[in-house]
Amino acid sequence: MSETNPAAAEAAPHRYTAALAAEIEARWQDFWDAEGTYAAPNPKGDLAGDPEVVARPKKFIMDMFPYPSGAGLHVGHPLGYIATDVYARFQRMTGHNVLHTLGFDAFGLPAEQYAVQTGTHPRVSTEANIKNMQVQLRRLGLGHDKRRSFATIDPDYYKWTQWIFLQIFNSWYDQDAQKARPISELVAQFESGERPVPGGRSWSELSSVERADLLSEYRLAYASDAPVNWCPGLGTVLANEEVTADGRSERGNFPVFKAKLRQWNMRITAYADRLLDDLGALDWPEAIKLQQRNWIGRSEGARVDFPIDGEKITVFTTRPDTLFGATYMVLAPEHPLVEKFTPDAWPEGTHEVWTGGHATPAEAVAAYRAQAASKSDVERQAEAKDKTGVFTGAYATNPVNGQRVPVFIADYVLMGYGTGAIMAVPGHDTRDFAFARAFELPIVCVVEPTDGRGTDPATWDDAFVSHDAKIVNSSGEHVSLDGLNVTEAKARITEWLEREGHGEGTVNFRLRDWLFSRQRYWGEPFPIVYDEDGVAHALPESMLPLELPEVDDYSPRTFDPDDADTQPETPLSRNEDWVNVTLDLGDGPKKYRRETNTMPNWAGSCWYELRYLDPHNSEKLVDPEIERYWMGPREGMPHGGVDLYVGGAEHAVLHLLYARFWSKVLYDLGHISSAEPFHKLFNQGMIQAYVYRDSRGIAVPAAEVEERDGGYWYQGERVTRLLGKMGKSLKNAVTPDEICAEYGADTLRLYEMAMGPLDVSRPWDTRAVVGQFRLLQRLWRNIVDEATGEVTVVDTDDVDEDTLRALHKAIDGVRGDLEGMRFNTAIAKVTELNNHLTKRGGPLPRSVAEPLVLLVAPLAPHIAEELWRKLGHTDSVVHQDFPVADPAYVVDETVTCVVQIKGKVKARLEVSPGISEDELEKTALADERVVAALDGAGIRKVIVRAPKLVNIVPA
Ligand code: ANZ
Repeated sequence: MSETNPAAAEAAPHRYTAALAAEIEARWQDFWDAEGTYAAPNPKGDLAGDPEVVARPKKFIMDMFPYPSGAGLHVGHPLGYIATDVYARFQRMTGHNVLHTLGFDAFGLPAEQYAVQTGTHPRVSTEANIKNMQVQLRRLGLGHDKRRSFATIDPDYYKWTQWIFLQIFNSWYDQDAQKARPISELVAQFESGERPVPGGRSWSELSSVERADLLSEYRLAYASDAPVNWCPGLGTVLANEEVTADGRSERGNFPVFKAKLRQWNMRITAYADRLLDDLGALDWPEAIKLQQRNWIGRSEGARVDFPIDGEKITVFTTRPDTLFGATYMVLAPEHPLVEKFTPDAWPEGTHEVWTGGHATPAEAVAAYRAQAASKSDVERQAEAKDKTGVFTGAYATNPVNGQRVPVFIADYVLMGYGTGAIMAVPGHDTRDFAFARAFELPIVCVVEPTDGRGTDPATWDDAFVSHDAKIVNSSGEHVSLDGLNVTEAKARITEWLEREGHGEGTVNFRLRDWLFSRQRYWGEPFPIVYDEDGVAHALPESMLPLELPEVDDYSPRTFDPDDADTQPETPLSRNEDWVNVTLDLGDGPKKYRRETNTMPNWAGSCWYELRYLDPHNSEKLVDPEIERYWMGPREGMPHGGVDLYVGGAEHAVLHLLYARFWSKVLYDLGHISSAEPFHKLFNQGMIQAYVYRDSRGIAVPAAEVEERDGGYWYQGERVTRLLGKMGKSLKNAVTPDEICAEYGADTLRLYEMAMGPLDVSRPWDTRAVVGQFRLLQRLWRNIVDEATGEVTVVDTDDVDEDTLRALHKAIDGVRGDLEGMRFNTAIAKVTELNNHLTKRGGPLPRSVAEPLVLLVAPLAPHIAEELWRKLGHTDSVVHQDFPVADPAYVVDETVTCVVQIKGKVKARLEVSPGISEDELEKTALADERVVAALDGAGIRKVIVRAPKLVNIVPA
């Protein structure tokens, strides 16, 4: 530890010690709070402020807000918060009005699970966790505008979450205008007859239930009985995004089943194209954009109708060019047409492997369906697995050549994608090939192999898959594709399909609508009630917020995780008084039942950036002028948005996709001017930590492990060491509180920023933290007399050239690094300057000390504020101008190099003193005077004595 030696403390009572750091930091934190130092003025409203500051260019800098977990913070959590704070401070010092604050994302499962275990109300534990986290965060000296903070569980906040839900509920997507519009405009179209009511009746003839059902087909938030992900172990349904690749719940790792349940959905699919297109103008990591693109999964292809018994089965294919190779069809087991075409008996001569040993097609289908229902989509689609399926007994017709193709059901075809039916082309699709081999189905080659395997599929081991080859064996009476390449063939066949009425070109998306209800207590209640006919009605704005009721038991009803036949039960349904209400929704008092699901925990984070702008507005979501000021479109950011958003890469799809969708709806409806929430996204790396495990593989407390004899030891037993996550469960968590107590917040900030580039993961090493503490000690000593506490700087214009160069190079470099978020190299440059000044000795000129303090201010704000005050200033360092380098001192000094040919001086070059021999030789030989003097003569030898002499001997 630092200064425990009493003699040293006596000799230097004003040394920068942990105790002094603690005192300085607490004092300035109180000062900043009292002064509202970080308050960012709005152009109007209750947070309006200094017009001069409002007139500056704005910067809205944001972190992904934390979930207030009971475990509190470890040193990994604030990495991003410190980075945004350094950046925000730098932006403040370079002439910007900076909005930086932090709220809490406080609905969600952990609080509820904790409540179930301990019997504490989730609000009580969540609020306690928030308080605790606020204390931890305050200790770091983060420059947040605290007037703008909130938690998503505040009724003042979730009132607006509910309000947005109603905006979405009350709108539909107009495909022609490519935007959301109020549902009332759709109703007007139906009423006037401008848009015909499906089924031929007029709007006025429809009952209220029929009207509601019809509008449900259009609303952007709608209830439907679709198959959903039901997780009995958690007792709730889950969004696709919350289910892992192996079909389990991301949280808790329980099995997830497909079940048909009435649930709320958000029609995010209406925005698929815009969500894709607008990615282009965003300044996001390419990896995240790619993940969003893949998740949205746009595929161009065709729908093709296969006639069957006077009707048709429509398939979706991305390869209509292979239509001549379609030798059978597969429907998803759940496909609604399966029963319809399944005959009573197997057709004459049905292959035994096709029947699965069942006596009738109906029996075979029923048995196979039961088997498929127990598998997740991902399991069903696994490439490697053996293909299973069964013949339905039905045959359809391939429209291109009139061939009869058998219709199978198989679980590798999913109901939720395309049309839930495929044409199988075993020659050129891997899964179809495996299936065809298993069921002894014909395989035809229609794309000419380019790998020398020949065109006889009987000799192949797998499908030939290529998007860049020639079509063969594809000539019929009506159309021929032979000789075309894949792209040409797709165009030709699609045109033929459309002309003949057999199908059409189409675009398909992988993206599904967003399942929006959860069977939870600790979430936002839906502002929806049902009348006696079961028709959903929106609550009027005047009834918002609809607050969560008190219930005796807020635990979800969970079930045996493997029991797929269970049904969710919502905790809110247990409070009958709250559920059954008499309300006047404009047509007199009537009885209603409230919706008892709650919103998913993603809801609160879908729009929180907007609340920061105008946090106390009780009349509007956000004042339009204030929104435009902070988030409106600008040059280089055509969709507007937050200037910088920093958080972990794990939110690539869920949160970021949902938030983008809500922004677009609010934008379409005219509530905001920014069609994108986050213009620039930055993913910080993770702080990792060593995990030590004993021979049983159990993690042991990292702090008690000793390193000796080239190994690691815990209680006399040898343990292994691996780099992993930091956390309580791995017994390797280090808290910011510990580090702040030992060295102070400024040291912790510097250490976290110095560890490496921000986007790279880095291992935590408590022993290395002291290095940054020593930097601050030297900085302090360069300005303050440790014996007296007085500043030692002198007012003089006489500064040595070396120091001026060191200073201005540091200013130039640090400025560029902070702007580019290269905080680690900025610290290296400050360290270099400080070391130069330490070596130089003597009292520092004020003209050097002051810019030094300003350079440090964004990184270590407390010590900078203290030194600034000691240097005689009365205003905060936070709002000073960041120093600007004098270019005259930034360029390197040069030396003169003489270039001789045959001993005669031909040129003089100004070069850097550190130039390498190679570089100098190249420079000399390229010089035009040298080229002219050589006059085409070859070179025998070049003698280089860098940096001063080059002697050329011509051939
Ligand atoms: C014929 C074909 C021939 C296909 C060929 C592929 C290769 P993406 O790119 O992901 O959109 N498919 C269509 N609907 C399906 C469903 N519900 N479940 C499982 N598979 C389905 O994939 C589209 C391709 O996946 C479609 O194109 C279809 O197989 C299959 F040489 O049709 B293809």
